Amino acid sequence: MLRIGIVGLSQTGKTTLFQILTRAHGGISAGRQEAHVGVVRVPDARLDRLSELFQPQKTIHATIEYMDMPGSVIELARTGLQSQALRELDALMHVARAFDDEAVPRESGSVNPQGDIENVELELILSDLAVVEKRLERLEKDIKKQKSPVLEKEFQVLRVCHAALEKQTPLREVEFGAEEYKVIRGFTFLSLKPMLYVLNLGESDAARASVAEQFAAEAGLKQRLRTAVSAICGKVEAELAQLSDADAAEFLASYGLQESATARLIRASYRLLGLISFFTVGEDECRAWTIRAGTTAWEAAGEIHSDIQRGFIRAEVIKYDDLIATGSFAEARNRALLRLEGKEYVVHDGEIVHFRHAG
Ligand SMILES: Nc1nc2c(ncn2[C@@H]2O[C@H](COP(=O)(O)OP(=O)(O)OP(=O)(O)O)[C@@H](O)[C@H]2O)c(=O)[nH]1
Ligand SMILES: [Mg+2]
Repeated sequence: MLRIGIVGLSQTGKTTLFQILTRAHGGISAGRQEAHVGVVRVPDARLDRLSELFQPQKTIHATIEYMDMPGSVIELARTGLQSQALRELDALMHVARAFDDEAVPRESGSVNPQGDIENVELELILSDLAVVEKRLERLEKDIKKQKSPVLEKEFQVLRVCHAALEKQTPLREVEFGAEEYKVIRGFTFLSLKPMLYVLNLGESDAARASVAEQFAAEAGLKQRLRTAVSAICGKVEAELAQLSDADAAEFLASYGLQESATARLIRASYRLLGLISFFTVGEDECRAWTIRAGTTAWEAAGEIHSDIQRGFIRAEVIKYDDLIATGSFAEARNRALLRLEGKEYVVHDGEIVHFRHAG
């Protein structure tokens, strides 16, 4: 499952955002190292439509796990145990405060989301730099003792990391080859993680939440590689999460918004991480699966079960629109819209896949 950490300076609205994300879709939460963990169902109208068509016993949405990291991420990055929790995440959602409220104390002087983002970025870079320097020291000693191509490769890759970090470039902006990437993956560097910036806007800016990128540009937020920008108004959304669907729609409209933050943020996370969904359908279960764009049919089979991957024969594939238009697999087959694909086939977003497998 995809795991995203909600981080930021203190009192920026992280817990507010966590509650919005989890409560809105019936998420659960439980304490873990003082951080809250909640599982959120990924809303997907296509899956809902497929369920109407197949009337399965169960409908299973894709899920994302959100972790609300308490307090300041700057403190977290500096302390061992918590920094380990950060390192295990797939991506970070950085809540930057763009709302002004005398009643809520600020960690850093005035309201300055750009400045806060730069401060946090620097902290992640310094944390990685410490890891790299320690490892390089160790490697230097070991390489002197015995010649090892593996260690020399690691040394060379970490030198590249070191050079980037020293220039205050986060590692996510460095282009690594597949081999190099294999070397650095184990270090779980913080500045390598994809980052979704979430501006927490004041109530008067709430209507602009859906045009976050524009707002960000005006606020001087630079578009950087493997980052994305979205926005919410914590106060408005927190009220929204308490309402029934009908009341929520009216409430949103009164702020000039069309949808809740949850849907928008999840979409932004998927885009940032290059994720797509495919579906499996049947009378017992209709289910959405999350994969990286570029995943092959064989790899996708492995997401479901190692037995299905091992016994892979063919994948029967149909586009979502084609299945909805024909209404059944039988009719789709008649019209030659159902394709048989092999292991190397690259699965596309929205495709319904049935794996034929042995055993
Ligand atoms: N005016 C206003 N207040 C907000 C908004 N979002 C959150 N707050 C308030 O800001 C305070 C801090 O919010 P939290 O969500 O607890 O912030 P946090 O980042 O989790 O705080 P720590 O975990 O202590 O660092 C609370 O009193 C919230 O009600 C907003 O959009 N507008
Ligand atoms: Mg909190």
